Amino acid sequence: MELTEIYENVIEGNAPGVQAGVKSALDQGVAAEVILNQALISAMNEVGRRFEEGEFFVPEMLVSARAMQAGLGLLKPFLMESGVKAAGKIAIGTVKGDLHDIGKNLVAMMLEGAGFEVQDLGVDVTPDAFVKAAQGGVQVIGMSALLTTTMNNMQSTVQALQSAGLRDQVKVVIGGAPVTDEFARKIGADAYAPDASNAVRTVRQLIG
Ligand code: B1M
Repeated sequence: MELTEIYENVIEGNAPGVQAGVKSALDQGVAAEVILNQALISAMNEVGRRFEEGEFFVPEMLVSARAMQAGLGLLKPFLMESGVKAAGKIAIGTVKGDLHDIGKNLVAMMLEGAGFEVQDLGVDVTPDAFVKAAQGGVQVIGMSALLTTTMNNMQSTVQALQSAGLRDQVKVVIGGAPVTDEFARKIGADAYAPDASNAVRTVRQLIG
């Protein structure tokens, strides 16, 4: 069964194996969302678990991440929603000190698919860089953080937007594994989205 093979290949960091499995699953009519959630994302969760248990180290996490990205590339055209084009510009980035970009890329990809113009600021994005993007005229600032140590940089960014007098001009949406709705409210963000499809819905609501 392809899904199990894809799952195993992500854990082993076998990118060509992941790509072959994804192609074959798509050919057999397996939905892209099923491949994403049941094979790719669940494998990354298992990688995280093994890292926590001390069975995996950073190099193993890294090759698994590369294998996942290889599979994600093939899913991209299928994950991008078609239909009514939304009008709106969003700048998205992973906050300062944080290099995790798979979730952020997924959110950017789905937003693009939904018709938004997405400015991807990359990883390790400083509050100043978010402020510059806001000055450039985007309606939404999207921030991702995967570390409990870096999620506080979301607050620094909200404060930097405030100090620059831009807070009323942009909506701020945040997400990432350690982030919660409560945290979003605490730091003065406009919204929290738990996953990429929710992020699209949330951005639509915020600027709709
Ligand atoms: Co890192 N890492 N990592 N890592 N890593 C985690 C996050 C960790 C939970 C693993 C663990 O211990 N179980 C742990 C954090 C612990 C904590 O803070 N509580 C951890 C650690 C400790 C570290 C290092 C510190 C390890 C070290 O060096 N000792 C280090 C930090 C480096 C740094 O950033 N400065 C590090 C490094 C790395 C790699 C570079 C090796 C690699 C990242 C490669 C890359 O991204 N290009 C990596 C990986 C792969 C992981 C895990 C295994 C997988 C993350 C992932 O891609 N998930 C992760 C464990 C885990 O999450 N289970 C782990 C799949 C992705 C689709 O999910 O990003 O959550 P996610 O995105 C989701 C949602 O969160 C949401 O949508 C997506 C789903 O649809 N979402 C948003 C995300 N952003 C959003 C923004 C939004 C809305 C929704 O609006 C704007």
